[in-house]
Amino acid sequence: MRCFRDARQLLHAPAQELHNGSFVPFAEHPGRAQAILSAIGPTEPASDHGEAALLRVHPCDYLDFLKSAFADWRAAGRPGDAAGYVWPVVRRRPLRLERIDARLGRYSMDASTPVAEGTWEAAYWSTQTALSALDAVLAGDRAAFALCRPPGHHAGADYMGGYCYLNAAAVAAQAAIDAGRRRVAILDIDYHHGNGTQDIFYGRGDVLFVSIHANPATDYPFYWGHADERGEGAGKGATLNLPLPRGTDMAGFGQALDAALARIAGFAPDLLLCSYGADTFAGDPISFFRIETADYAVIGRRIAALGLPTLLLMEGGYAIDALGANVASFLSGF
Ligand code: SP5
Ligand code: ZN
Repeated sequence: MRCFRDARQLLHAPAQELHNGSFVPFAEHPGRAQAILSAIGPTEPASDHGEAALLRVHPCDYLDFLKSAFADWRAAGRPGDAAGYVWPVVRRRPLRLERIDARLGRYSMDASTPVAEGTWEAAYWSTQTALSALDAVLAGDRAAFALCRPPGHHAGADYMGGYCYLNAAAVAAQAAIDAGRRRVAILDIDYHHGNGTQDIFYGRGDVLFVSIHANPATDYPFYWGHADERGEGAGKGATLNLPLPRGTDMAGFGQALDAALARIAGFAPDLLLCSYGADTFAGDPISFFRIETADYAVIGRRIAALGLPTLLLMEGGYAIDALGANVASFLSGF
């Protein structure tokens, strides 16, 4: 299987994040990509597809915000990384927002997704990595892996959050549709619900979104991922959420996976995208499932058994010592 990555994804390195009221070291650090790289063997660099594919998902004003947020923050005389402190949950009017603080709140969903000096460049190349792997699959490869970093599935069309800035899975799904694929399924198996991906395609019937994740009653992102969210309008029925309790092991996860795969098979997509997170691992420092390294091979094998052209994309996973082995297990099983 061809594997893609880009060295510029390492340029994103915020120092800290807000966690339980204190600042702690940033969990989604460049060492994650290094750990995966050293475990999966040869990789290819991404090729540049430009901004057009990003603009099919993200509005221009959001990209402009992301490009300039760090410089705007510095221009306002601020040290450290840019992060918001006020959110327009009450009124989201199309105001002309002058202060960087106002713009950070307008374009984010949480306070643990700082914008650092290399954030735009890394997020840009993370989506280009996904598009490069997509090219391989569109050209006829059975599957390809995109080592995306920063991750993307919490980022909506016009907001960042959950360590995500641009939604690589959504950009790749839209690019596949634009390349003539009629139906695309996205299977999200990160520990956290992929709220951004769900939001982007919630009203669409041509992109099926299926997610297995921790119950949002107990876990981030709280406001999305409940079982009764099933899509709207033309997208009614094209969203399937399978929340699971903390403590879920491979037995429980496997049952949900069977339900997810049955739904995907019924949708009969031309292409499958898998948003893969290794934060379902038993030893993950911020998550609470009990999947073991060897289980990821079983999960990969079952997804492969659908027999669909498949783009595998990296999302979360924070147990740095096991991360490479977990990703390698998943890829070898597939
Ligand atoms: C892509 C992804 O897995 N995003 C996860 C975002 C979860 N954010 C909420 C949890 C914050 C926990 N912060 C722990 C920091 C430890 N250094
Ligand atoms: Zn996650």
